[in-house]
Amino acid sequence: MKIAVLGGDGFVGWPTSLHLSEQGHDVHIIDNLSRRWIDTELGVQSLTPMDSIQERTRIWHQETGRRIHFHLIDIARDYDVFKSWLSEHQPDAIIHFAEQRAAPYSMKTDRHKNYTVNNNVNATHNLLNAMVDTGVNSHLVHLGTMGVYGYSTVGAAIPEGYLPVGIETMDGKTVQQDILYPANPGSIYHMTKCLDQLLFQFYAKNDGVRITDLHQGIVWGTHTEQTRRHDQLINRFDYDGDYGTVLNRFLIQAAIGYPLTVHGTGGQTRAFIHIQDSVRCIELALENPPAKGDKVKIFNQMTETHRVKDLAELVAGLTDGKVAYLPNPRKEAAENDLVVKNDQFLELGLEPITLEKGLLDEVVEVAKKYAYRVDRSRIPAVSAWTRDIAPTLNADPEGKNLKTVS
Ligand code: NAD
Ligand code: USQ
Repeated sequence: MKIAVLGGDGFVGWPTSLHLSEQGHDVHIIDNLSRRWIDTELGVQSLTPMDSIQERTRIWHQETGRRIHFHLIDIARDYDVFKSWLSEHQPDAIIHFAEQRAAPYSMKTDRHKNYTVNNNVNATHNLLNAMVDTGVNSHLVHLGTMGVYGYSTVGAAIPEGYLPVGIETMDGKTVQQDILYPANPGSIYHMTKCLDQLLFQFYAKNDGVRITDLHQGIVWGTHTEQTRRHDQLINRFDYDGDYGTVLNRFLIQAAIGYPLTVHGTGGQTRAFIHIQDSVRCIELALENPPAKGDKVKIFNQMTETHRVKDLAELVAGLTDGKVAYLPNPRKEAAENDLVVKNDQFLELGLEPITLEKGLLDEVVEVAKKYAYRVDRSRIPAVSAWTRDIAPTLNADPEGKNLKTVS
């Protein structure tokens, strides 16, 4: 297949591009490199030294003989350029990773809120609009988030996208309907993914666009089979307070002897998936497209759930680390349960990689190798969800006086 990977320079997009290229697909990365620019804005860098995208693809060619093409396009802003590209290349599938994906970044200031909404909603709408206008019949696979559901349970498992409901009619009968599970976003970023869902629903219904939406949990790990092949194929690894996600942050904190930064009581339960499984799920989704006219196909792309506090204790136990309980920068439930259905990927043959010591150790080893690149002052999460929360974070913005428990 000819596959366009929008956002293919990112943490999930890069290993996905390598994996699909290895399988013989003709992979075209489209990226505006905004994520690299945001690193500069924030004064941080990936823990791992990432080469330029051109250099990465050159090494891939040197190692495998396969070519991955790169096109510098901003899909949120360069509509005409992107439309011409689509019309010329007519990909069989498009994987859409190209959004601003950090909840804390999206909540930093009014400017960051505007940027996230403008970038993400325009990117998705431009893509759908261009697909319809050019008449390409690509299968669109989008990376959504578990966060569209809002995590909480009412004593029932979260279904894969749709909730069957009975609606009482005026003559007292009950009709059955599948509706999108009620959206309950916890950040501006997560809200943009809820808006994406509506755009998909409309374009699938109105224009018969074939769409798969993958509601993914928190991705952890760094290496995949292909990124291990050569030092210069290494994946991005975010550890800072905005882009670092919880388990990867705990692993790098443990590696450098920094207290593990649990927000609040650590009672938040979240869904997780290893990067290797994330890549595999995308492959499975590509192999099983919906038919023209079908409703949007929604998968829950996660393999296990964990409570933040339990993860901190697990990592501290493995590494002799210390845990610090900090004021929570976010407005989120202090405690929640989370049970999630993921039957569709299991039925398609996914064999989940779950949290195990070997893989946790591998991340700690990577973190130790590149520990000299860590700026400890960038570890604290300082993006406050509300004006009321902000003063509680200002007391120790560089995390120099963290109180720890063993
Ligand atoms: P990332 O920030 O590492 O990568 C996103 C890429 O998209 C970057 O290379 C960026 O430059 C590019 N991009 C952003 N806006 C663009 C635009 N307008 N035009 C062209 N390129 C643009 O993020 P990631 O961690 O790889 O996540 C990829 C997708 O998966 C995101 O949509 C995210 O919401 C979703 N997701 C990620 C996780 C996770 O834990 N990382 C979990 C669930 C879902
Ligand atoms: N947390 C800590 N300590 C930290 C960092 C985070 O306790 O140092 C807590 C947060 O308060 C939150 C939980 O851990 O309760 C998860 O935070 P996160 O930053 O790991 O994940 P989140 O903000 O939800 O975002 C990440 C990705 C996003 C993706 C989402 C999937 O950045 O792109 O959509 O995970 S999900 O969480 O399932 O919605």
